[in-house]
Amino acid sequence: MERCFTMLKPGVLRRHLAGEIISRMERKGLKLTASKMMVISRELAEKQYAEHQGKPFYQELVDYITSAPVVCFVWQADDCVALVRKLLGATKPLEAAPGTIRGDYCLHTQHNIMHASDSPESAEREITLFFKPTEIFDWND
Ligand code: FUP
Repeated sequence: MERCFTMLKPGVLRRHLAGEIISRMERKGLKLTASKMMVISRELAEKQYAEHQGKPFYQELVDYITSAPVVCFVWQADDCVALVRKLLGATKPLEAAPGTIRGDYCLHTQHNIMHASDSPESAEREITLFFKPTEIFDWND
């Protein structure tokens, strides 16, 4: 089964929305295999968003996701990455359909509430960056 990494960005805890978003993922049927609250170091944020280095929004993005605790997850399902990206909605809130997480809960691209891996390969890279193997539980669903 495929895995996907997701991260609730700092605004989610500030707005007390964590449970609501986790519920959407669970109700869809995705299996939660790891979760962790943490404050991300700049070094880790720079690794996570390495592909965006040099872009105009990069500095603000790194500042934002290192500004307060985030909550990270590993989900598992068939076609997990595509399913999670569907639930999440488009990067820009103006383009995110109502009913999606970004469509329902955010106004600005730079504060677009949740990160999710964009391919199975980036999922595996991000899971390795954020979790030790002993922190992931492949329990029997
Ligand atoms: P996504 O995979 O949907 O999170 O989108 P990207 O990887 O393209 O962007 C990563 C993050 O950079 C976004 F979540 C928010 C930020 N970003 C901006 O602030 N402005 C942009 O124009 C594009 C992305």
